[in-house]
Amino acid sequence: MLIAVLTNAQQLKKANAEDIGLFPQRNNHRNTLDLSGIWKFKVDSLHVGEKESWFNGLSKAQSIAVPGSYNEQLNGIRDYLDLVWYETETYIPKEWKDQNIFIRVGSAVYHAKVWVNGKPVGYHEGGHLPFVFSVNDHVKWNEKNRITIQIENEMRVDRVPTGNSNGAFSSFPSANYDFFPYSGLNRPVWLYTTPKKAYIKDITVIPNYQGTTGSLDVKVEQVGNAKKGTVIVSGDGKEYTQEITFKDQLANAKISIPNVKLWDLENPFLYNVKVVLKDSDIIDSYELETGIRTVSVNNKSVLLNGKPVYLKGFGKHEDFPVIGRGQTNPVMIKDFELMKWTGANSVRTSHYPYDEEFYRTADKIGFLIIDEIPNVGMFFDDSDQNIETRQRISSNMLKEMYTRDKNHPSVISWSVANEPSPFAKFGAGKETDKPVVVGKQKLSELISIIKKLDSTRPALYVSVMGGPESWLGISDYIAMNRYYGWYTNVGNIKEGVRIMKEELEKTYAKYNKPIIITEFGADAQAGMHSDQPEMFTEEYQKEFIKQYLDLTDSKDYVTGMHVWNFADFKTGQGIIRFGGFNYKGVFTRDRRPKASAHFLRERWNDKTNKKNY
Ligand code: GCB
Repeated sequence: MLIAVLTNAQQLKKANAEDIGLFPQRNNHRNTLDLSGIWKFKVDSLHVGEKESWFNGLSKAQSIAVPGSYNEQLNGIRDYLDLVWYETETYIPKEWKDQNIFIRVGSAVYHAKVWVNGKPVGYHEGGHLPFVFSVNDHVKWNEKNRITIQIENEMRVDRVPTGNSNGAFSSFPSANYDFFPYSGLNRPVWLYTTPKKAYIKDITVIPNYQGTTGSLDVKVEQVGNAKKGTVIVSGDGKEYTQEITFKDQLANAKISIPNVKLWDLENPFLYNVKVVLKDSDIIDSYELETGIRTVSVNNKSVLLNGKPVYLKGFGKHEDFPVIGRGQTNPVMIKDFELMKWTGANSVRTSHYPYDEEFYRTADKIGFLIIDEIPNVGMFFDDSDQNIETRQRISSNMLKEMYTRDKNHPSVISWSVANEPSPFAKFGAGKETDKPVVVGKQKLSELISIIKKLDSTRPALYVSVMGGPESWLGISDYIAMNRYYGWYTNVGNIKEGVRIMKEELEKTYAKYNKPIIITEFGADAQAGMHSDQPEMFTEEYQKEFIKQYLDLTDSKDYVTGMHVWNFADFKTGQGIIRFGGFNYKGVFTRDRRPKASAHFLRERWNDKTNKKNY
């Protein structure tokens, strides 16, 4: 029996970051099947599922909705983060017989194993990013196919993000971060096909422009031996076509576009890029939309198309009652509507990459994204082995995020970490302390990994209040989360802002790089008021935000202000999290504005304010 189990585990292939570049698409050469719906679900708290071959069929299972976190759908498992099993059954259309068939899981938090018809397929580590496996060898025709996914979300210190670290953040469940560890199949699961003969595996589009002429460098990777292809760019009423020839399965096109329409906030113009693979006939094709724009940084600002852009917006979460972190398009659209309503133009995907529809929507409406991997609450004062394991996982997450999101014009920067600290219990330490040295080296390594993958976007890490000053310079522009007047200088906004001012001036004098405050804010219980601002009231939250903005409006090197948070969100239980919620939202969890949301709407839409460029 034991031998059978081992063999089974060994046959599970590791997911490959390079396989997730192209979202499933339906056209003349490809097909898709969205497996969203009600699945079977079973808790495996005794870890007997593999031994008992649950991949051959879940008995006595419950029903659960996919996508959606499981924690709040079923009774009694809110805090359960151990093994669970999901199963669904589907016919596969007979027209797919001569195609490659893949399974794509949008996000499984945290560790997932996949079986098809009882056969081991593969495993993936880390939530919030997709993974893909070929299932050609496993599918059955003319009968139902069983798809089984085992998920486990143990809070472990050698994971990203970390749990059970005995760190600064003491909460239940024991996560070293401030958001609820919602688990399960949070995004849709797809089956999709590509042609057997040869298919387009990935497309990387690098936009640029000179004067009024735009360019798209299109790199195409195929699986197979098609000799030739065509790249066709359209969208402005014209078509720009270039033939490509493959060498070692790679081909490049450089498309030149006269009178280019740039992608910017006012006019987020998208070009359609179509790649066709062919020999005597067309074998495969794939279309994506992208924009032509550049992102750069000078010593004062982030520049979009060479012009300074002031980043007004929020850090947020994928979080909603019952659904948890599950994909929910109506809420996603509503959130963009509300962010626009406040006058915001940008958002950080704190603290993990969001669902892919989020980026497509941002591309269309003209919204800027700082894209962040789930490397939150990292520290460098435990064992070398833990540090190395987390670094390996983070590096892979960077590759996955880049591969998934690289063609979105809305993505203007990569964030490699949120609030890493030398010590699990926070603090700056001395320059020579090992955790300070190692932390800087590891973060720099992550920044160089993403910059090697992508030289067209700035990269940064998001710094914690009271962290080492010497780390700040490794980012292309400096990102600071600061809560003076909330976690320190409690109740005293004026003193908090004075300290903020000192730190800003000192940091800019030292590094001469633009600064974004990626988090600042205060908890406010909607409906709680005071005549003089007092902590936890709407007045205090509004005053806190106002005084920070008043300060930074006078600093021309502050390139952005992101309020923490867009909406109230669920987190673990703890003595500073009343009812298990973080109330720093300027909207409530059900998206009703607090006083500060109305304030931001006035402030960020005020055309007489010189920061609203
Ligand atoms: C932070 C973290 C964020 C927390 C926030 C808070 O610095 O980056 O995840 O939710 O503070 O409200 O304490």
